Amino acid sequence: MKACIILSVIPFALLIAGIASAGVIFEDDFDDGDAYGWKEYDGLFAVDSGVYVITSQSFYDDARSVNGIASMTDYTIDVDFKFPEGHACILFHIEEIESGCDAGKYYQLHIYEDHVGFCLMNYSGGACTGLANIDYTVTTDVWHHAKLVIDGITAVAYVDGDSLLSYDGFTHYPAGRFALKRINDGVAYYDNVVVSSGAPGICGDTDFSGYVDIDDVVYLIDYLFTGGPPPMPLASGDVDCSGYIDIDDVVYLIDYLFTSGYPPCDINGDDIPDC
Ligand SMILES: [Ca+2]
Ligand SMILES: [Ca+2]
Ligand SMILES: [Ca+2]
Ligand SMILES: [Ca+2]
Repeated sequence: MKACIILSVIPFALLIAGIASAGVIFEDDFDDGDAYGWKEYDGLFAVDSGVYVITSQSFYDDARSVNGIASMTDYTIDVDFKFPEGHACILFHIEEIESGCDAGKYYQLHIYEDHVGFCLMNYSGGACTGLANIDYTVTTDVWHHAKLVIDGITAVAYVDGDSLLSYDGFTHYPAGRFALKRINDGVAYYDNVVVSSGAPGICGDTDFSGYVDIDDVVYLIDYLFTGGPPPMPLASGDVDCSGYIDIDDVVYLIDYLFTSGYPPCDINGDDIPDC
């Protein structure tokens, strides 16, 4: 089983090209045919022809797929979406989430055929508390691009490049993961998810906490062997500069933390990063 999972990780090698000072911390174009690392709740999920297909099977079936790290505060989500009717949704600053209708604590950006809005979810049982709303027409069955810029207690939503909605009262949940969603008995299609941040990535800081400790080892193991989310940015997990992420990176990180091994990404110990 381990070998199989490691093989599934190795194709990411092409994506690993050192730590950017700032920028992309997560991306998935689903062209590898799977949604590895996404945590799915309720609904039905499939990757079809390089597109993530999220289906709600009934009115209260809350299909949500979560990624990212609980400590994430300021980040920008870019995603392509389309739907045959109804809506697409992006969730952010997810503090809690579980199976069940509206089960969790998070914010939601919903993009309907005739309006766009922000709402607050707190185990709301079928209703999401509206925070901001604007009339806007979204053509069905056509790909659109959504951009959500989260900066502290403020978020701004864009659709197809138009700044539609801004709200500065996101004070309930200061940080959290992100998700894609579909409810109300229908389907939404998503592609080309890119999450970026102004915070620089640090080699070995796989959980994007700002420092390297045992939690990063646990995070990496979770990613490799139990379907957890990927290191953010992905390159932060290639601590031995091999060009891909596998068990050797876990061993390297443990050596660094507990047996005076060389620092992450400095594989010859000369204080100069090697990848
Ligand atoms: Ca794709
Ligand atoms: Ca860390
Ligand atoms: Ca590696
Ligand atoms: Ca070096």
